[in-house]
Amino acid sequence: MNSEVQYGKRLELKQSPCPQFQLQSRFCSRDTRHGQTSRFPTPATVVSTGSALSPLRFREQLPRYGRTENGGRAGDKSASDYRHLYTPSGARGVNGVYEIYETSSKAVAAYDAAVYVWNSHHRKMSSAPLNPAVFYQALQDSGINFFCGVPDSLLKDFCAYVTQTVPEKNHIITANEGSAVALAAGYHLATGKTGMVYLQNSGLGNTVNPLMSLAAPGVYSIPLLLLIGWRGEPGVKDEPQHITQGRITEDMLKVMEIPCHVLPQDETKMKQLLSEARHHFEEKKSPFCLLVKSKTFSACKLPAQPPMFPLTREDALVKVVDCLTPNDPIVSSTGMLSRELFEFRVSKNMGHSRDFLTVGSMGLASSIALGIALNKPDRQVYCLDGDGAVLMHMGALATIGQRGLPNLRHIVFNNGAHDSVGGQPTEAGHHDTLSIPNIALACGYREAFSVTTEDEIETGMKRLVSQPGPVLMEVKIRLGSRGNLGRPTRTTHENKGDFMAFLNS
Ligand SMILES: Cc1ncc(C[n+]2csc(CCOP(=O)(O)OP(=O)(O)O)c2C)c(N)n1
Repeated sequence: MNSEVQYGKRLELKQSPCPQFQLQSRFCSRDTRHGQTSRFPTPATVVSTGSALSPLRFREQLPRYGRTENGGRAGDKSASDYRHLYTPSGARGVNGVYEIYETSSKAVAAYDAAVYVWNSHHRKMSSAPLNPAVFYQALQDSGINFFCGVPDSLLKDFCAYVTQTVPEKNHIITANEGSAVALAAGYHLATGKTGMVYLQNSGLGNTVNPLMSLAAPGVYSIPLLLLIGWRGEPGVKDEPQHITQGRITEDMLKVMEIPCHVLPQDETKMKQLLSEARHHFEEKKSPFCLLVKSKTFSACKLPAQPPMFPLTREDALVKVVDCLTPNDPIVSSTGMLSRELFEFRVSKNMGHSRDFLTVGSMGLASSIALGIALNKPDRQVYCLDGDGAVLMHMGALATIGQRGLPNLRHIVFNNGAHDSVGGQPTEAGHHDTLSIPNIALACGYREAFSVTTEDEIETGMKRLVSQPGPVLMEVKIRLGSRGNLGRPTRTTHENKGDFMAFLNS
């Protein structure tokens, strides 16, 4: 069969085994490999797979008048009539789709796209995720068997493995990341050993003080292994609150003089890096950091717990917000709570101006609410919080309690977990021995109580508004969220502008 090929027209001689590779193509003036002969108009620039050249060598050789590989024979008359671009060698064997370009710039663009696709595919294919159990075992072999920190979505599989495997004495989920550094320092003082502190890079700020004024070589020189989830890694799409922190994470560690390496998925390389870390701990006795990229670990899930309370966070949130007046500003906490609030407003077509979404700065929603309540005495300000967030900066309860503002109302959705990042437990889930309302009362809140059902929320909301603040209602809820929960579609700047206009209306 003969087929005349036009510029820009794709000729598929044979289905490529991998659809991603269809961007890549192989050109030859006369191809008989698949029992077909193709004629190409000349001059043509083509993109070809199957070259043994690396992308780098390929670039060096651009543009190259060449002959085709396999299909075309060296010395073919037509061989000098076209430019022949090669795509990476790893694509060998997936020939069969051909593209021709009139100009080399179009071909180069296609080539770049092909290399990009090839690279991402190759990354997926060649680097199998690191099994949390394997990493854990390697840590044990390096002498690390104490773990503490605040969970992160990028670390959730490793955290789930640690939560299930490590005895309670050797694994503590701390209220904030700075406490974890101090805890690991105490562990070192008592045992002479090195512990691991895990965190999301959002929490790096919380660790700066103890890292610099406690663990630094010039102070007490404490070895510890930091495992940091790298949200907002440059080039990886992420939410606004992660972009700046992601861009500066490596630089922050550098400025803090903490060696920092990306945790490899490859087992051998991972073990080599741990041995480098071990060497560092012996020599320098100071912190060493492993940065964890998205999808580094293979899946590991915490076993599902039987629900202790009837309502999910979203059920409870909807009920609470339904009880507010259109004039009430809300400051909502970090994680899925703010996403659920956003979607609730969408579903009711209400706009988003009443809500300030604290998408980052976990644990600080109540202080933001305090700042608003102080300066907007005529508005009833509501802080919608999470239990992990309350624990993270619990000192805010003392400040709020002691300021005694009548227009501040604090509602805490307590699922006893860091639900938004994998459901790892918080201390607030120990309802027998820890009571958020009692802590609030002891800090000076005028009233604080717990509810668990929709009816109780309704009565509780009436009770909240019937008296001056600061008042707190804890809603005990169960774990879990909708699988199809979206993310805010308004930008953070729009959110701020709308909210400020609402406050001033
Ligand atoms: C300083 C900081 N540390 C960690 C995180 C990652 N993080 C985002 S949401 C979240 C869990 C919040 O838990 P909680 O307040 O109980 O709310 P839930 O997700 O259970 O609704 C964590 C740990 C963060 N954003 N900022």
